[in-house]
Amino acid sequence: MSDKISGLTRRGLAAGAGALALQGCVAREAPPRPLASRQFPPDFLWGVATAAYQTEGALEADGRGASIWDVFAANPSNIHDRSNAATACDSYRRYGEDAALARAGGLNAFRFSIAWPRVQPLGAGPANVLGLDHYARVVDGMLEAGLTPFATLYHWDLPQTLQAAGGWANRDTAARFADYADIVARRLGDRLARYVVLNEAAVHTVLGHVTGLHAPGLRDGDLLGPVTHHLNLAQGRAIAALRAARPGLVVGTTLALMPSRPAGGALALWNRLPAAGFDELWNGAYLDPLLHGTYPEQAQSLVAASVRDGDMAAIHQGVDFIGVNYYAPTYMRLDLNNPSFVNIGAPPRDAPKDAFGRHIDPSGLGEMLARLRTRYANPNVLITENGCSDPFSDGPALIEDEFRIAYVRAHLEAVKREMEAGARIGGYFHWTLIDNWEWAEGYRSKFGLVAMDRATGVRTPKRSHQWFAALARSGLLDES
Ligand code: IFM
Repeated sequence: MSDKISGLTRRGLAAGAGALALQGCVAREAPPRPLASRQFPPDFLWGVATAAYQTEGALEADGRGASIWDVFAANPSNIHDRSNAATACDSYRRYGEDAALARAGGLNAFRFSIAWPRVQPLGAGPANVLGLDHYARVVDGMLEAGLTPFATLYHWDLPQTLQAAGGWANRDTAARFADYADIVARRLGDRLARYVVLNEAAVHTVLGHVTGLHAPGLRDGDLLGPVTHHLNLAQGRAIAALRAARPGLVVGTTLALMPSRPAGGALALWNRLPAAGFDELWNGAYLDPLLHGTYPEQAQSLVAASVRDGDMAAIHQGVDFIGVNYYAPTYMRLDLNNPSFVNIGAPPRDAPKDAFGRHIDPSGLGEMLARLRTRYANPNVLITENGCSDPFSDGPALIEDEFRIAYVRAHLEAVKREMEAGARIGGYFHWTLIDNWEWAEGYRSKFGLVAMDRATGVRTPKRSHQWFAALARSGLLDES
């Protein structure tokens, strides 16, 4: 995330005063409770999560249409190492190898994403049979390998033709998305029963439309409200379309849940309002409409012009699970020089960071899981992403990645602690299987359990792959 949330509006911050009243002070960390047991239940899902654009390559294959990421990455200055995803992990061709690696890693589940531009190259109209057949083979390969497939319908790769018509700022895109969901369910629903509708709508909204760090590369704070609402609406309509096409599907969505804390600690009173306001926009603006049928106060003025009669009912869908993607808390501060008066602040001085610069803090995962349990009626939850980056480098990955093992262990302790408090958490998907194309970071950021030689595509399991396999097979979390 950029240093500046320059697109948040004054309106938004003003509304944040109400959010502060609602939220009160940010919870202070208590020392973690000791675990009663380190044993996870036998039916717990152990998986990896991947995304089409980050892994598939083969951008021209089988009639695929262009996506917003093709256009964004075509400008090398948008990507840190000036790379693109033309090859990525070559998983469009090597998907069988990927499933075998997951299976060898002891896993029983695999979250991948379907590329909308492969299914509807122009984002509307008839389905591309070749694209759908490809995903039928991918799913069959997973099933044969003993992996339960979870398909994300939208992991940020909007067909470029829809972007040309306004993208997520255009309400019509929500209707197009529901059509696409219907096509997928009808063709694949006989073998693919589990769906994640959207990936991290908050990240896509803010980084894609406000800070411009991701595709479509827009920098317009006025898009915050419409894009948020249209993504929520698209999600609601797609959930309904999936269920109408095939009753009995298991349907959820993922959110990038991230506690927003005041920079400078409890004594920096002036940072509490920005932190609480940002929390409402980042977490509440997606959780509340889905699970409560309303926008939080902070978001209401932003979305008001986009909301039409019936929308909130369409968005307020019962989901079979909430997917939690968790990496780090954020620390917010007052910034009178920024149009929104809000900016990203520094984490506590002694906070450890991963190579991505993300603050390593499993307590943030516990905090968000506890929030789901207590404020949102304890839904079924899957941890649909969690992981950390190797130190940035264009060189080979670190095969002896003890830091990753320690990271995952600590986050799983937070998960287990919440399960012992009553949270209904059914699985953990590690981000990710193979080092891949990390969006604007290109290839220098490596999140995989498996390294990949970019010249040959050869995959080499890291030490964490072996560790995760032992954990997935036994369900027993070791101690450091
Ligand atoms: O690579 C991304 C993924 O696409 C979405 N969640 C965070 C991951 C790591 O940054």
